[in-house]
Amino acid sequence: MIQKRVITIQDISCIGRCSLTVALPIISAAGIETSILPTAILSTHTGGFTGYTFRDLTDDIKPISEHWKTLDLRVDALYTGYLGSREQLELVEQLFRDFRADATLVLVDPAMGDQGKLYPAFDLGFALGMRDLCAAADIVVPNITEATFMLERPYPGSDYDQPYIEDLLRQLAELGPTQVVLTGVSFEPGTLGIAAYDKQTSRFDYYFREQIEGYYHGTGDIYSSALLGALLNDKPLIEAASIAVDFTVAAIRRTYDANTDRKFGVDFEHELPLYIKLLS
Ligand code: PXL
Repeated sequence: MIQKRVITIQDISCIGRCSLTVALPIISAAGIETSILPTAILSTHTGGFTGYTFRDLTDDIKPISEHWKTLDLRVDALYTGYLGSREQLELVEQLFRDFRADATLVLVDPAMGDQGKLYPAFDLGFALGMRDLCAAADIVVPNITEATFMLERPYPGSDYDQPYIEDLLRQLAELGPTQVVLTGVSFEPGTLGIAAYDKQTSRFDYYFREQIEGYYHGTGDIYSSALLGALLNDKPLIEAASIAVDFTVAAIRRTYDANTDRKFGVDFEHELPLYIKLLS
């Protein structure tokens, strides 16, 4: 069996379980070789901590990829999460062009906001740049905030219905990607889940679980990483999307029960055996 290889391109937030510190262990647990391209190093993530350090690694992206081009790498997936600037978005688009083969899956999680707001570092120009990166992907995994910013539509809060969600999914797929998984969808109080759309089959699928009270940092990154790991284990879209929900919910439930400070992220580590079981 040839082991698959992912290149994931996102920041290292040293403390606070998100971006590369969750992508690496989760995708590795799925049996995939996980190569990384760190875009910045922060002492913590930017959501809930103050005084964090930020070392930009934009200038390293091109030399790293130039070296990689000499290695004749087989790349089964390219996966991006939090990116720091419009310049990085353009460098990453070039990297897609350089490393994408016919069978390469390109997954873009446009990690840039939540709850109707962009994260502190971003503005509308960045969101539109992210839209262009999404256009170059095979699969995108936004939440409703990110989707509405990219489509320049107003944020609906909790006031939406199934036709609205299906319209968002179709519009996101029209940008370019074949598959879209929209996270943070709820049609009924107390439940939360995802909506998935495949442009090739025009099929919509949903998967919901019980909503656990509170806001948990880094769970979008955990979700996308688990989704990619499942897809690369040849799970069909809705099965992969559901496995990733079950894993993420288990990690959130454990963290809720432990009542730890949520800005440090969720205890996904103890749920990795569950994830591996769900993949088998
Ligand atoms: O989880 C998304 C994320 C990743 N990286 C950094 C962040 C955030 C969200 O705030 O600040 C640096």
